[in-house]
Amino acid sequence: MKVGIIMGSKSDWPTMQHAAEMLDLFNVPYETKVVSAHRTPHLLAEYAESARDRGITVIIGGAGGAAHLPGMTAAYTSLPVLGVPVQSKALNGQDSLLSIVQMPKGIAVGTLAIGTAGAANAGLLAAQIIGTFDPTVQAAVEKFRTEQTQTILDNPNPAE
Ligand code: RP5
Repeated sequence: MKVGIIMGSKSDWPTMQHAAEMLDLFNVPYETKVVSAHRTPHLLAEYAESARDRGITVIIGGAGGAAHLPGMTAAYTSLPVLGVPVQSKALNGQDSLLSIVQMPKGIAVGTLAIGTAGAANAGLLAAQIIGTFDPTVQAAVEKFRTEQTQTILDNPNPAE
Protein backbone atom coordinates (compact mmCIF):
# COMPACT_ATOMS: atom_id res chain seq x y z
CA MET A 1 0.00 0.00 0.00
CA LYS A 2 1.80 3.04 -1.28
CA VAL A 3 1.29 6.63 -2.29
CA GLY A 4 2.51 7.63 -5.72
CA ILE A 5 4.06 11.09 -5.82
CA ILE A 6 4.50 12.24 -9.39
CA MET A 7 5.54 15.59 -10.78
CA GLY A 8 5.90 17.18 -14.18
CA SER A 9 9.57 18.03 -13.83
CA LYS A 10 12.57 17.52 -11.60
CA SER A 11 12.27 21.26 -10.92
CA ASP A 12 9.03 20.50 -8.98
CA TRP A 13 10.88 18.42 -6.36
CA PRO A 14 11.70 21.29 -3.93
CA THR A 15 7.92 21.74 -3.64
CA MET A 16 6.86 18.10 -3.82
CA GLN A 17 9.40 16.90 -1.27
CA HIS A 18 7.09 18.41 1.35
CA ALA A 19 4.48 15.77 0.48
CA ALA A 20 7.11 13.07 0.91
CA GLU A 21 8.27 14.52 4.25
CA MET A 22 4.71 14.48 5.56
CA LEU A 23 4.28 10.83 4.57
CA ASP A 24 7.59 10.04 6.29
CA LEU A 25 6.10 11.41 9.52
CA PHE A 26 3.34 8.81 9.35
CA ASN A 27 5.52 5.96 8.05
CA VAL A 28 3.42 5.76 4.91
CA PRO A 29 5.43 4.21 2.06
CA TYR A 30 5.57 6.11 -1.22
CA GLU A 31 7.32 6.22 -4.55
CA THR A 32 8.43 9.36 -6.39
CA LYS A 33 8.75 9.82 -10.14
CA VAL A 34 8.94 12.50 -12.81
CA VAL A 35 6.00 11.95 -15.16
CA SER A 36 5.06 14.74 -17.53
CA ALA A 37 1.65 15.09 -19.13
CA HIS A 38 3.21 16.90 -22.07
CA ARG A 39 6.77 15.61 -22.35
CA THR A 40 6.10 11.92 -21.53
CA PRO A 41 2.39 11.38 -22.26
CA HIS A 42 2.69 7.62 -22.84
CA LEU A 43 4.52 7.18 -19.53
CA LEU A 44 1.70 9.06 -17.79
CA ALA A 45 -0.92 6.70 -19.22
CA GLU A 46 1.16 3.65 -18.33
CA TYR A 47 1.86 4.94 -14.80
CA ALA A 48 -1.77 5.74 -14.02
CA GLU A 49 -3.22 2.59 -15.59
CA SER A 50 -0.82 0.30 -13.72
CA ALA A 51 -0.88 2.16 -10.39
CA ARG A 52 -3.62 0.14 -8.64
CA ASP A 53 -2.09 -3.21 -9.60
CA ARG A 54 1.26 -1.99 -8.27
CA GLY A 55 -0.29 -1.37 -4.83
CA ILE A 56 -0.77 2.40 -5.08
CA THR A 57 -3.82 3.67 -3.17
CA VAL A 58 -3.54 7.45 -3.63
CA ILE A 59 -1.69 9.49 -6.25
CA ILE A 60 -0.34 12.96 -5.57
CA GLY A 61 0.42 14.90 -8.74
CA GLY A 62 2.29 18.19 -8.70
CA ALA A 63 2.84 20.42 -11.71
CA GLY A 64 3.29 24.04 -12.65
CA GLY A 65 2.13 26.30 -15.46
CA ALA A 66 -0.20 24.41 -17.82
CA ALA A 67 -0.56 21.82 -15.07
CA HIS A 68 -2.43 18.98 -16.76
CA LEU A 69 -0.71 16.15 -14.90
CA PRO A 70 -3.22 15.59 -12.04
CA GLY A 71 -6.26 15.84 -14.33
CA MET A 72 -4.86 13.50 -16.96
CA THR A 73 -3.78 11.05 -14.26
CA ALA A 74 -7.35 11.08 -12.90
CA ALA A 75 -8.59 10.44 -16.43
CA TYR A 76 -6.59 7.20 -16.58
CA THR A 77 -7.33 5.81 -13.08
CA SER A 78 -10.18 5.83 -10.57
CA LEU A 79 -7.71 5.96 -7.67
CA PRO A 80 -8.01 9.23 -5.72
CA VAL A 81 -5.76 11.90 -7.24
CA LEU A 82 -4.61 14.92 -5.26
CA GLY A 83 -3.31 17.87 -7.27
CA VAL A 84 -0.62 20.28 -6.11
CA PRO A 85 -0.25 23.55 -8.05
CA VAL A 86 3.46 24.28 -8.14
CA GLN A 87 4.31 27.97 -7.87
CA SER A 88 5.31 28.99 -11.39
CA LYS A 89 7.75 31.83 -12.10
CA ALA A 90 5.65 33.66 -14.69
CA LEU A 91 2.28 33.70 -12.93
CA ASN A 92 3.11 32.71 -9.35
CA GLY A 93 1.13 29.48 -9.54
CA GLN A 94 -2.23 31.05 -10.40
CA ASP A 95 -1.93 29.29 -13.77
CA SER A 96 -1.11 25.97 -12.09
CA LEU A 97 -4.03 26.35 -9.66
CA LEU A 98 -6.61 27.11 -12.33
CA SER A 99 -5.29 24.35 -14.60
CA ILE A 100 -5.70 21.80 -11.82
CA VAL A 101 -8.86 22.93 -10.07
CA GLN A 102 -11.22 23.43 -13.01
CA MET A 103 -11.93 19.79 -13.78
CA PRO A 104 -14.98 18.88 -15.81
CA LYS A 105 -17.79 17.12 -13.97
CA GLY A 106 -17.23 13.36 -13.85
CA ILE A 107 -13.46 13.23 -13.35
CA ALA A 108 -12.36 14.38 -9.90
CA VAL A 109 -9.08 15.86 -8.65
CA GLY A 110 -8.73 17.05 -5.06
CA THR A 111 -6.87 20.35 -5.46
CA LEU A 112 -4.60 21.63 -2.70
CA ALA A 113 -3.07 25.08 -2.13
CA ILE A 114 -0.32 26.55 -4.32
CA GLY A 115 3.22 25.60 -3.32
CA THR A 116 4.78 23.95 -0.31
CA ALA A 117 1.71 24.18 1.97
CA GLY A 118 -0.32 22.42 -0.72
CA ALA A 119 2.31 19.72 -1.13
CA ALA A 120 2.53 19.10 2.62
CA ASN A 121 -1.26 19.00 2.88
CA ALA A 122 -1.45 16.58 -0.05
CA GLY A 123 0.77 14.23 1.97
CA LEU A 124 -1.39 14.79 5.03
CA LEU A 125 -4.63 14.20 3.13
CA ALA A 126 -3.23 11.04 1.51
CA ALA A 127 -2.40 9.76 5.02
CA GLN A 128 -5.90 10.67 6.21
CA ILE A 129 -7.43 8.72 3.29
CA ILE A 130 -5.26 5.70 4.08
CA GLY A 131 -6.14 6.17 7.76
CA THR A 132 -9.77 5.38 6.98
CA PHE A 133 -8.76 1.72 6.55
CA ASP A 134 -5.39 1.60 8.38
CA PRO A 135 -5.70 2.27 12.14
CA THR A 136 -1.91 2.69 12.57
CA VAL A 137 -1.80 5.53 10.06
CA GLN A 138 -4.95 7.06 11.55
CA ALA A 139 -3.34 7.01 15.02
CA ALA A 140 -0.20 8.67 13.62
CA VAL A 141 -2.28 11.44 12.03
CA GLU A 142 -4.20 11.99 15.29
CA LYS A 143 -0.90 12.21 17.21
CA PHE A 144 0.45 14.76 14.72
CA ARG A 145 -2.65 16.93 15.11
CA THR A 146 -2.64 16.71 18.91
CA GLU A 147 1.04 17.68 19.07
CA GLN A 148 0.53 20.52 16.59
CA THR A 149 -2.29 21.92 18.73
CA GLN A 150 -0.32 21.52 21.93
CA THR A 151 2.74 23.29 20.47
CA ILE A 152 0.59 26.33 19.71
CA LEU A 153 -1.11 26.28 23.11
CA ASP A 154 2.29 26.02 24.83
CA ASN A 155 3.66 29.02 22.89
CA PRO A 156 0.97 31.73 23.02
CA ASN A 157 3.37 34.70 23.05
CA PRO A 158 4.30 35.62 19.43
CA ALA A 159 7.21 37.81 20.58
CA GLU A 160 9.00 35.02 22.45
C1 RP5 B 1 5.65 21.71 -15.78
O1 RP5 B 1 6.38 22.77 -16.26
C2 RP5 B 1 6.39 21.20 -14.59
O2 RP5 B 1 5.48 20.64 -13.68
C3 RP5 B 1 7.10 22.39 -14.03
O3 RP5 B 1 6.44 22.94 -12.92
C4 RP5 B 1 7.08 23.37 -15.19
C5 RP5 B 1 8.46 23.78 -15.63
O4 RP5 B 1 9.19 22.62 -15.96
P1 RP5 B 1 10.74 22.72 -16.28
O5 RP5 B 1 10.86 23.60 -17.47
O6 RP5 B 1 11.40 23.29 -15.05
O7 RP5 B 1 11.19 21.31 -16.54
O8 RP5 B 1 5.52 20.70 -16.72
